Formats: sequence, C-alpha cells, structure tokens
Amino acid sequence: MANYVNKQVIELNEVTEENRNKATRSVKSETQLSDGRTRLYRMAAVCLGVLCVLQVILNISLRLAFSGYNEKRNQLENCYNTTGLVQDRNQPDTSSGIIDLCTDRDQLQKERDQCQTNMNQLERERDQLLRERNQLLRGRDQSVTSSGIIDLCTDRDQLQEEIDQCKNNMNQLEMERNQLLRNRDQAQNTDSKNQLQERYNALTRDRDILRNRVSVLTNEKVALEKRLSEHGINICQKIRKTCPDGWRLWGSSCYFLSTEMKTWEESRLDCLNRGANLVIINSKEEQEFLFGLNKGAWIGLSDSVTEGTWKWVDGTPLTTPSYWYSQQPDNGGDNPANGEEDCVEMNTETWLPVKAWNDQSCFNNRYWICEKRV
Ligand SMILES: [Ca+2]
Ligand SMILES: [Ca+2]
Ligand SMILES: [Ca+2]
Repeated sequence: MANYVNKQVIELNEVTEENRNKATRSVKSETQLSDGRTRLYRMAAVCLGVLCVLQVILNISLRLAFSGYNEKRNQLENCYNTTGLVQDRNQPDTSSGIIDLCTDRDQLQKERDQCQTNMNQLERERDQLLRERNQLLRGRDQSVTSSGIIDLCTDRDQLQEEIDQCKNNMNQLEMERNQLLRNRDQAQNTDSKNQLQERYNALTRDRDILRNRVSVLTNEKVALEKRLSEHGINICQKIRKTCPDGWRLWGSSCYFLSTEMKTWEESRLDCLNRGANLVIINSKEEQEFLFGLNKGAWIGLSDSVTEGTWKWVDGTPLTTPSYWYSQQPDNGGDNPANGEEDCVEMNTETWLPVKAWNDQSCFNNRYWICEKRV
C-alpha cells in the first residue's frame, strides 16, 4: 500500500512539474501578452503552489501514518515469528491482543530471566550456606573430639588419684605387716625367754641341790680331815695329784677341753655330768694357761640373771682382775643380728692373753672348758 501511495505521489509530482513547466513556458512565450492575462497566470501559479504545499503535507501525513503502521506490523510479525503462530487472514483482526500478549510474554520472559538470575543468586547463596554448614559441622566434630580428649584427661587424672590412693593403702598395709612381724618376733622372743627362764630355774634348782651336796661333802671332808688330823696323818699330802684321762692338770685343778661345740648351757651341763663345772678363772696365771690351750671356748662367766652383773657359775661375782678384750663386754653392740650377749668365751685369736674375753650369745656353739679341783 505504501508503494502504491508513493507511486501516486510521484506521478502527481511529475504532472505538477510538467504543468509548472508548461505554465512557465506559457508565461515566457506570452510575456508580451497583455497584463490581464499575466495576472491570470499568476493566480494560477499561486494555486499551483498551494496545491504543491498540500501535496507535501499529504505526503508527510501518509508517511507518518504508514510509519506507525509499519512499526505495528513489524511488531506483529516479530510476535508471530517468535511465537511460531500463523496469521489467519480469515479471522478478525486480533493484532492488538496478540501484540499485548507478546508484550506480556516479553515482560514475563524478562521476569523469568530476572527470576533465573535471582535463582542463580539463591543457588550461590545456598552453596555458600552449605559450605558454611559443612565448616560448622567440621568445627562441631573437632569440638566433640576436644571434648573426648578432655574426658580422657579427666579419666587419666582420676586413675592417677586411685593409683596414688592404692599406693598409700599398700604402704599402710606394709607398715602394718612390718609391725605385725615385729610383734610376732617379739612374741617369739618372749616365748624363747620364757623357755630360757624355765630352764634357768631348773638349772638353779639343780645347782642348789649340788651346792647342798657339796656342802654336805665338804662337811664330811672337814670331819674326815679333823679325824685324820687327830690321828696325826695328813693323807692328802701323801696322795699324788692325778686327773682322769682326757683331763689336764694345772695347779690344783683338772681341766677338760671339749672336742665338740655346744651352747653355753649345754656345755655347763656336760661339765656337771663330768663332776665338774665350767672353768672359773681365779688368777692371771690360770688365764694365761687357759689362753695357751689355743682354742676359743666357753668359760663359766655370764650375766644371764641381771644384765651387766657378771657372775661365775658358783655364784660368786666377777671381781678384778678381769681380762676383757677391748670394748667388751658390749652385749651385742646394739646389733639385732648379735642378739643378747650374756655368756663369755675365751677368744684366743687376740694377741694378748690378758685381753681375751668376749661376751657372746649363749646360743652360739663353742668349745668349752671344764674345771674341777684335784
Ligand atoms: Ca679356776
Ligand atoms: Ca649381757
Ligand atoms: Ca661381745
């Protein structure tokens, strides 16, 4: 339609131009005509000019109208092209509705794109939140691990306290055990002392019996000597001093040196059974004689009855001279391994015979020396 209009306008312009040319030529050819006719021509030219102006206005209006129409038509064609619809020429004109729909579609597409953009943004935020959540979960796991370590440390400390408590209890039990052992040893020592005391008492009774017998015999001897003296005969001076076999004569005594070792009490009983007693040293010479036997042996001296009070086996107290080794007697020197030292041995391992006595535990085994008067 626009082409058709343009074509008509062009033809009209051509006609107008031709007419104008003809008019011009007529004016030029007939210039010399009369002034009336000139005026007529001018009026015709003015009319022609007005017609030209109207023609231009018409052209512009048509162009504007067709321009809006073309724009609408292009918009509609784009709408059909983008939607794939086919325009039905038999249907009533629905271009305005279709354009509105296309406009709405475009608007919706924009909104859809905006939604897509928003969705992408939300997805990015979601991913960021997921990463933060995972990070928090890892932190929580680490926190749980730390909590586990703290629990382990607490358990360890508690076990250490229990171990310390067990050690304390064990030490307490060991102290109690040691105390019980000491009590037991003390009780055993007490029993041993009681046995020794009973034995000592029995021996004391035997000694008293023997003393009575000695006293009786002494009285008989005195009576006999008195009778012999009355008869003027000193038989004793005529009797040759002799000792039994295995005994040694020194001075007015016989001495028996054992060949086996026994305790002090067992040794004394042996001497009593031999009609003698453990040796009583009455002089320095007798001490030197016994030292010369060169055998460590029990002698008849002890402080079993009263600690520190030394007595001979005949009940007489020890008086000077005595022949203790240096720093003796020491009653064991406060060494529990030595025990009580209440009996005396002749120690011949020393250099000086006058420093040869040592108090010793009565329960040790030693040789022994018996003495009896000739
Ligand atoms: Ca003697
Ligand atoms: Ca003693
Ligand atoms: Ca001693």
